[in-house]
Amino acid sequence: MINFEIKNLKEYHENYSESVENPEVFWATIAKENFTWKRPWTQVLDWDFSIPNVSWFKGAQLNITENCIDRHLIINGNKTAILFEPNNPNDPSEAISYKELHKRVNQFANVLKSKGIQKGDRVCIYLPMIPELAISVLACARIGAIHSVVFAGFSASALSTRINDCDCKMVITSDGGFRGAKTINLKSIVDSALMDCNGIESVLVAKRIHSDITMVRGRDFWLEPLLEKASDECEATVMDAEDPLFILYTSGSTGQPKGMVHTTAGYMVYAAYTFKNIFQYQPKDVYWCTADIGWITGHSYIVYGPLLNGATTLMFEGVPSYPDYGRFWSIVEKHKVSQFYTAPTAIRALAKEGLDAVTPYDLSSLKILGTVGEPINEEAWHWYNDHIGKNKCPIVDTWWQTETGGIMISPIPNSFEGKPAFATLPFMGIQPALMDENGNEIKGNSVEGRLCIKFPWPSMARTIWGNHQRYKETYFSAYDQKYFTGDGALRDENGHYRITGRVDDVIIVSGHNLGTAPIEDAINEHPNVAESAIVGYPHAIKGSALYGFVTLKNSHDLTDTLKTEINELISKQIGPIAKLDKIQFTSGLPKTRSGKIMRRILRKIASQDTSNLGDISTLLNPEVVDTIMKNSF
Ligand code: 7RM
Repeated sequence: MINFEIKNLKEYHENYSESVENPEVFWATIAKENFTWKRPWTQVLDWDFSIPNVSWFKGAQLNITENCIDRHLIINGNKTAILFEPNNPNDPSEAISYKELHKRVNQFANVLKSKGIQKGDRVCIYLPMIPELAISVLACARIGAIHSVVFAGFSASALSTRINDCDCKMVITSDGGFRGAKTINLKSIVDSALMDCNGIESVLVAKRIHSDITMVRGRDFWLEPLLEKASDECEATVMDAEDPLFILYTSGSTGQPKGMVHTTAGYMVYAAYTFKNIFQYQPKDVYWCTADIGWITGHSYIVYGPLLNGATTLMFEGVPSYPDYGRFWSIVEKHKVSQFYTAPTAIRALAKEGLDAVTPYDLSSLKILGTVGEPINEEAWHWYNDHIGKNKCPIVDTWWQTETGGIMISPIPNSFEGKPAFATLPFMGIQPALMDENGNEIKGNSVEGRLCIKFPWPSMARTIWGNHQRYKETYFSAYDQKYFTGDGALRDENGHYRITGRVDDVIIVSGHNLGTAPIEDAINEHPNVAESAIVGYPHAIKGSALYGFVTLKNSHDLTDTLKTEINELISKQIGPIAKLDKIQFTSGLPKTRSGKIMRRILRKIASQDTSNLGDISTLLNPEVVDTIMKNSF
């Protein structure tokens, strides 16, 4: 739908300059030409980072689902909107056209209304990756209810915390879900979560695994019969530009998760525009993002961004290892996927399995590859580029956050080259700044600092639900008049950015600032290393010393020679200063459910400060923590 596209470096620079010099004209033009509005705005941007307060397109009215669905019906009604690929490869995939999506979203919206959900109410969605997940998200947006999707891998206590924090009135769940060879019993998790929640009036339950579950009379309702009875016409509720669209929780370094609040118009414009330009979506393409809709990546780049562009977006229920490690590539072949967007952790896990899982498949439909979520190490970047992209697909290493709503720094395919481990250049309207310890901006190139953003962009989170003070303290207090990302970054001689990791991952060894990412890169170059994580621990002389946790491809190779080789690689690539003081071989690294390595826990282990590891129950693999502790030095 969005016809504006950046095609070369010159156009990138022209557009970028325009977006920075005249941001209001720039965004107003995009907003006006590419979306359906019920009423135009009276003010494009109003902001003050000291409160902080940001509003975009004030005075405008719209409904995002009309932009995602209704306006595509005339020309693209029969085009596939959502292509569902089930966990079991022998079950049929399901193609949901825009027309059918329209009906199903409307029916669902009418069910929400029939259960008393009104504009502004919060609805918790706790579903596996089945079409009902995307449909319920859109149904909420249709009637102006604020969705709060909680990733279906979270525990009952994580779920109840999130339900209570924003006073949800309803939970949408399923009897369970399929994930690889396992089934998860979602409804029973909801039942135990709700023992600690008072505000829930109803629970809608989709049928997926046909398990025996308990239904609480008057509270729990099977979804299917309600949908069958519901009308497939539902007028879209008129929303103000700054009405909240959704809340999505992101874990803070300590304490309660933060309910990031995203609003309607700015989020819509930015999600759609980044999707079009970064993934260069063409009308016949099949686009696939492997994230779960429970994360921001799924919100912006499985649901909203693609549908706003009238795209076909693939939703995969399963996991990369089921029935075997070729599953991703078999899906690419089966559906002729053009754009493939995944996380570095998945790439490393698949690379570890070797090429036998890749070569049987025809990957020639691929045009663009993307990564998100963590710094991608050079080794993984090259594997992805050589073996998946066959050296002909640009890789977009997209840096962004739950808080930013959309991609902030990323290559634009065919306009300029990606560079391994670099997110490269800021997207339109994004004004990054690198800051030093004294709070001054570091100008010029070939410099390193803490990454801030100096100017508002349309999809930034507007607040933390119920706690504006925490929003201000977390993001707008470290540096005056700037949004602080919490990440460190360097800017190379060409002005390209490399994200070096969370700032608390920066380790100062004998007065040298070392980012963890480049050291991990060096280690991962070793042919027998699958993955690694570096943390600092207190050292009497150096201040901090380096501790490396390293997972090998073949664990029968645990030798001191290997340790020496690893240090030689580091020495060669970064310098002797970055050599590791301790190396521990591990069978796996503790990860969050979205695949980020939990360096916080490793840091405690390395520092022998394990009395309080914090909450590890939300980890993907809590069991590795014990083993790592037992074998630590
Ligand atoms: C989209 C998402 C945000 C944090 C962010 C970074 C890290 C994300 C990259 C990256 C290096 C990247 N949202 N991060 N993308 N680091 N290169 N391309 O992941 O809220 O879950 O996480 O993830 O530290 O601050 S998130």
